[in-house]
Amino acid sequence: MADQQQVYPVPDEWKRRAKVDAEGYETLYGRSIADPGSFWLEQARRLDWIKRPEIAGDWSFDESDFHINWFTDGKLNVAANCIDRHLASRGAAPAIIWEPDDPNEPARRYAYLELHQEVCRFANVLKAEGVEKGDRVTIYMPMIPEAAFAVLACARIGAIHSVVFAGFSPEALAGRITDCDSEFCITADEGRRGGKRIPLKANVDAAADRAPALKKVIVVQATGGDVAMKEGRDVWYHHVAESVSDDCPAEVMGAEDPLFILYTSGSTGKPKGVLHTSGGYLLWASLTHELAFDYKEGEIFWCAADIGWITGHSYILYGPLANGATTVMYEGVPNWPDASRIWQIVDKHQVNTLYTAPTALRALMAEGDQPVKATSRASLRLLGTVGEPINPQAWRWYYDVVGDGRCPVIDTWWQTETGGHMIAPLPGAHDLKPGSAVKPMPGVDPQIVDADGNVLPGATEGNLVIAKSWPGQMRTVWNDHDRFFQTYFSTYPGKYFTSDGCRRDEDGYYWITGRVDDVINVSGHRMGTAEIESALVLHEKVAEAAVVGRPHDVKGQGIYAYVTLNSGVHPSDELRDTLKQWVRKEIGPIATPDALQFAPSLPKTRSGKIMRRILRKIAEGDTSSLGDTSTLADPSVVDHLVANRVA
Ligand code: 6R9
Repeated sequence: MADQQQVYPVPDEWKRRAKVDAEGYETLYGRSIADPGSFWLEQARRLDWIKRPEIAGDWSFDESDFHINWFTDGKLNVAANCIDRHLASRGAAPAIIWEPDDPNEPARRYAYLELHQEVCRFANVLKAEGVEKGDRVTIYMPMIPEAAFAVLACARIGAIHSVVFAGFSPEALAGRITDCDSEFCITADEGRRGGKRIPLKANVDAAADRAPALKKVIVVQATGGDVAMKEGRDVWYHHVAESVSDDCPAEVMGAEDPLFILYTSGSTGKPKGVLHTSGGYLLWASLTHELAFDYKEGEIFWCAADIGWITGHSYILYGPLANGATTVMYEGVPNWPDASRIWQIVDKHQVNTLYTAPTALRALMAEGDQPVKATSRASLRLLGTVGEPINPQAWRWYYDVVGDGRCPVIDTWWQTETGGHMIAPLPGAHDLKPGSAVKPMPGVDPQIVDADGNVLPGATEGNLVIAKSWPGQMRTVWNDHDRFFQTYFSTYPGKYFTSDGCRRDEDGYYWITGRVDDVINVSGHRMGTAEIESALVLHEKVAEAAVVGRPHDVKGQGIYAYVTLNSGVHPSDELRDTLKQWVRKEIGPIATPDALQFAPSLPKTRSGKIMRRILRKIAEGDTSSLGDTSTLADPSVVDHLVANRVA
């Protein structure tokens, strides 16, 4: 509790220079809620429209009339907003600074003019290979500039990109290609991370065997590594690029035309294809980037995420580029070649704002202060975090050690589904409390409800819902509009349910307490326990599996799997390793269980439901308070599990 009462006022000097102060926030927020129509039409002016919209939000969360549209009558092109409109005023300014994995290799810089050429050329390559408006294009790329060009090239010609994180396995990639019926895939020969190489093209080859929809693979040469090319299906990007022009007109798109699909995990079933559209999404990415990061012309902005996640979409690419910022893109990992790398990059590129995940901070914090103190970091002005709740200890380390007590730390809460920040401090407007995401962004109407949906006023705790639509909201689950409604709007009718728990304190500050569904958060990566369970039961020796999260010092949560083997199969350490590797192969390294316990049977209710509450407690080692086990079909199961718990 002491932690939660500690307030860090933003220094006066900092506030004076900020774009929005406390009064400014109140005015902005008040208008956004009282008169959303005119507020959003005015905000829409921050984009460059081919046809300016006259309608703002047109939506209903009610089942009988369910629809979500923003700026429907507007026309624009997202890539032209991120590039072309900056050419006259800042064509020579750097758009992207790329830092390679290996610090001894040169960084690359692309001015807006160069970005324009690269994206146009990429767009013409896509066209030459048959990509048309509305086609789905899977992008499975390392963190190299060509990944950014590919994404923006899709936006330029109106193709729908689906970026798949390069750490996902061929199986996971194939599932995503098939779900959205994507005929095109852009990849690279290999990726590089922390000095290691990742066989991306070989992974695509393996995925293609299970993804019959795939017709064409465009391969960017990144490392020069040896890869097999399949005649008629695979082409080298640089071969096709030789014969195309570096000018490509931007397609005229409706504001509600799809921009991208991004797969994310839910509490049940396969990952969902979250669909974002053009106008509302870009407006949201651009507005939140400017407000939360107090972005000012000429600043260097570094979001140290991967473009395979929504954070990379909104805050490496779309938000900063829409605002004409210089965005840093880093190929590697935070702690390679050593624990000082992030801070060296900050100094090297004179980064003003750094945005990263609590898990990275906890890992670096464990290396002590020296690797940080060995660098200057004088260019830093603002620090941000995203992806999971930040523990106050990590927050203070970020503030005191990394920021030398000079830079506000903003904790930003949002989701793949929300497109951009939903609850986050505006650093010039709000004093900070370590661990709190502070206040809603303009237009965001958060409510805390109890299990029955009653709205709880004042200082309280419960489930977080959002009562009004906002422009950056996802529009559907690809190919499954019913699942969209059921997942987000059926639990609390008329409201968007976030699946996060939340507390509001006496000052009206919001504190996200974590997921209330079966989604776990491992190193800031969101994962459905059901997905890991499905992967485990695919193995021929496994009869049943139940997966829960348990607290982990660095990762936030670790993965704990309970596995029941088929009869006649005997548990062994070797089989345990095999099964962990199996999950790694099925989904990817981020899904590898930290602990795997063999369980002759799982605790179930008489109606056959697995009692996850009990499994969570056992995994945590909290076995003294297992609660009421009398409803179990066979209470003795629990004793066996407790006795054989994996520490
Ligand atoms: C942007 C992103 C979304 C889930 C979300 C919540 C957790 C994200 C957070 C946070 C506490 C924060 N989350 N930011 N929890 N404080 N600042 O991470 O999207 O990958 O879809 O994850 O992450 O549980 O529901 P996504």
